Amino acid sequence: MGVKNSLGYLRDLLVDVIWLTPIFPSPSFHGYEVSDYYSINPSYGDLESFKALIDEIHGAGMKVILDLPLHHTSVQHIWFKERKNFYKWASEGTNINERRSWDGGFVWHPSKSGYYKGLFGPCAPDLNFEKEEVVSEVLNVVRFWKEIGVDGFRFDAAKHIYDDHERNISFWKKVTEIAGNFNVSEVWDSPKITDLYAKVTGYAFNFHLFGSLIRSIKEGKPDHLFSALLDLKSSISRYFNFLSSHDTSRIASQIPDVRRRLMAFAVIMTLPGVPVIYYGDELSVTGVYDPYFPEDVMEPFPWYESMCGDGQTRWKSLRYTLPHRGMSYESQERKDGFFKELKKWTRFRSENSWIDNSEIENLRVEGNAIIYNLSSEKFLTVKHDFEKFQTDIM
Ligand code: ACG
Repeated sequence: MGVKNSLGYLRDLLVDVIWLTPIFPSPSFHGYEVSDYYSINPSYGDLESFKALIDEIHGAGMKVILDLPLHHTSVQHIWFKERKNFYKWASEGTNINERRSWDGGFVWHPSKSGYYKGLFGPCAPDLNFEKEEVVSEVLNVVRFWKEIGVDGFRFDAAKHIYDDHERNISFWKKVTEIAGNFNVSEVWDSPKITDLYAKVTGYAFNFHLFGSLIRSIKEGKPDHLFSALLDLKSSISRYFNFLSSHDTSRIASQIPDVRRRLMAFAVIMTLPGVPVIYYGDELSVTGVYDPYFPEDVMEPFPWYESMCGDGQTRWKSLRYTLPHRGMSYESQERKDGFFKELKKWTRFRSENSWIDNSEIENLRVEGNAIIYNLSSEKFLTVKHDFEKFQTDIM
């Protein structure tokens, strides 16, 4: 079912911002290699239908964030075919055996014209931001979508534009002069680094909280979450707090126990910043991240038990979202359980939207529980108990 037909469902869940993963034409199923920044992947619609969708989203009181992978393009982008100098080419002295720091993947790739750099693989050549022309082209892209009416952007691979953070920050400053301040940067790094980007782009994804919270819940000990909250205390209102994404295992696979998982959601619903639900996590959809099969964590949203019917996306054999396993919307809307309990938390957050910009005060551990106050125009005390796996609001 397209986004348009899902708006009622999203409203009912009290979602107020929609993050669309890349919607541009792309040869890859996930869309992170863009072949044209100025149009819409024809399987989703066209520019006219997108403009109409934005109006509808705004009319329903929601905002839309567009995922924008600017660091690289697809090899099928016309720039890679016709403007070779927009990319990074090996010269004498380049170490073409250079490896990616986090998983050892090759970074330089051979072609008829020589070796080119592609941090995310041979299908995704890196743009060369040393060229002023490249910078001005990507600024045009940002301007174009802002004028179309999107509220903000997710800046993919934000720390990789240049090789140093300082230059990246200056670049994102230029971008946000056009994009405004409701953007989220994707910087998978320590909080010290992530925070630099959050200050400029508006928000950043909270990788530090994500890792620490899951560890604490799995181990049944508050320590990791407590120390992450201490690290983040002064800046946490600038974060998108999430529990899974298209780059990680789904939270229902990481934390199968319903009580524990509900508390993980209760934590992000009771922290300043923006709580994020990765589509399908509200229905307990499972999926284990495998870099060679990332589709496993991006399976179609299960509207129906049969996984077929009006509006149901069908795309390949499914590994996780199997028919008749009780994880579809059709089945979950009818019964008590995780989905209904999670909706109580989205209602709580929606009725207390002041928490977005609140301060964490008096953060402490008592026994096996984390306790803190949230304060801004209102005040409340939150207790997360890591023995009973229960969150209380006082
Ligand atoms: C984004 C998207 C992702 C997309 C691309 C490329 C980028 O979300 O879906 O790939 O468009 C790195 C990059 C991120 C990138 C991920 C996948 N994500 O920085 O921008 O890879 C370490 C590194 C990180 C690294 C991470 C990956 O530092 O840079 O992310 O590992 O696991 C602590 C440390 C922290 C460390 C973590 C994890 O937190 O502080 O430094 O992070 O532990 O160890 C898509 C597809 C790809 C395709 C590409 C073209 O998914 O398959 O190739 O597009």
